Amino acid sequence: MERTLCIIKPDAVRLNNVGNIVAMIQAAGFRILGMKLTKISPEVAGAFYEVHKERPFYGELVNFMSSGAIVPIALEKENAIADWRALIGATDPAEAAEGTIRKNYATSKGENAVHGSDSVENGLREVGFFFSESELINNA
Ligand code: FUP
Repeated sequence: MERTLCIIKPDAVRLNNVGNIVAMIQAAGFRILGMKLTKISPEVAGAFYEVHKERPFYGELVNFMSSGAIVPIALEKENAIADWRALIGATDPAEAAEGTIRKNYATSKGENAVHGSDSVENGLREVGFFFSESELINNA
């Protein structure tokens, strides 16, 4: 079993797509271990995306991610990292495959509806960024 962190980003929350995205998550067989509606400060968003600190889009990314409510969701599944990245699609929705979450719901490359962890190690770290172990429910 692997864990990955989904974040439904402020654009998708503003467009009322939380339910649609959760339906796609469940239809694809991911187990939801934790889910919350929250809003993060620029400082917290900056810490989450620290790995991108030197990238030209960092400031915009931090502003966007702290601009409104987000829904972090801790997901578990066999092969969760690769399967979640396949379900969300390419970073730029213009390049995302048909049937992916970003193809359906992303606004632009910068405002692209959902986050996904990029490795097993980062999946565990990022789930831990938003959830304590006692907040994660395993109904299996
Ligand atoms: P992804 O893993 O698909 O979310 O993409 P990255 O980790 O490369 O980028 C993280 C976030 O930075 C993206 F979701 C959106 C933002 N970004 C931009 O705004 N412009 C870019 O050119 C690349 C990423």
